[in-house]
Amino acid sequence: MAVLVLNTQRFGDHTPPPGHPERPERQDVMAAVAGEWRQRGGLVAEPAPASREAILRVHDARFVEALESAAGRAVMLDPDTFTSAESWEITQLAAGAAVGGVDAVLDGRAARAAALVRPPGHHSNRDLARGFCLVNSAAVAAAHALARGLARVAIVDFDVHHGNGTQEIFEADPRVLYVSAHQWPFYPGTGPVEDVGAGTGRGFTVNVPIERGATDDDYALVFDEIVVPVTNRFNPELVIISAGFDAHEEDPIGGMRMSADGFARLTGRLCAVADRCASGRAVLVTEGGYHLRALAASLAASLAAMDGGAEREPVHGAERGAPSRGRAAVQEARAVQSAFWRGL
Ligand code: Q9C
Ligand code: ZN
Repeated sequence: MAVLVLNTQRFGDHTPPPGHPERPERQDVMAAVAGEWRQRGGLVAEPAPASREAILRVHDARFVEALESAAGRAVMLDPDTFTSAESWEITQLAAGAAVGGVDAVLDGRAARAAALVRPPGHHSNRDLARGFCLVNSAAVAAAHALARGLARVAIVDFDVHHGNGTQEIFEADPRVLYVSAHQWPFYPGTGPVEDVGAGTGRGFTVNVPIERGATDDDYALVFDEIVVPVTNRFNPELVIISAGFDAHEEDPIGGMRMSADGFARLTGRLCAVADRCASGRAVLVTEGGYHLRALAASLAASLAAMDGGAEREPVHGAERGAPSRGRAAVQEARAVQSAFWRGL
């Protein structure tokens, strides 16, 4: 069964001020990738907007009202985060694409889905827009899956930044595992290895901070030693991939050295977890990624990995050297998380 790609040209109509890295041209990249997918016989669909009910599962009513009241206007929500006239409509479509992906895989219309969206979402808290993000689409998608009766949903976030919003929204909820590998120290400053969740959600937040400069091999090691084993043990009924591509070596914001193929490897590993635990059900939702050609290549490679589900073998210790940053990150995460995940 195929991979459904969700995208709409409307994602180009959210227009932060000129010069902003989260720019409308990112949609041109997504449209090109979706177009190629269709030409190769893949499924591509237009999203419907997320319902108010779906958004209110993870955001406060006052926050939603504030976004709504910014409709038709250009507003600065935080020093990095801006609306234009159509942003409220566009962010509802972004969340709707993520929800549409969940519905497609739960209804058996597709094996997996990829919501190619902007604006991104993982920095948005229940009541706060920040870091280029408005509605937290991945969180809306996870909450939608729970509302449809799923007992366990994993969100794995490989954006170069920590997804502070997603972590906060689900930190006390043991039904949602949140796993993030991110550059450290870095914006937004959240996501230390010691954050493990709260209350009955303790143990269901897994942070793997990684020193700047990490390569494909560092990330592969982190996934092989921490992300994949924990997610397998959690045994999710759905895997949501919060897929930022700003850890790419060409990215103007991130300080990592990933390649497009490296992202495909990570995506492939997460799809293998979905194959083992969730009848293959995985939904990718885009986050950051600000170099247009790097974004195009990374997205295309990740989609191909979702289709094949082929787990690529890591090529450790090649010319880029041993994955020392990955090793250090694994050691620190293991020291904290082995209390919750036996055998880690
Ligand atoms: N004000 C995403 O990748 N940079 N957001 C702030 C200091 C904000 C990135 C710099 C970067 C946000 C989804
Ligand atoms: Zn990011």
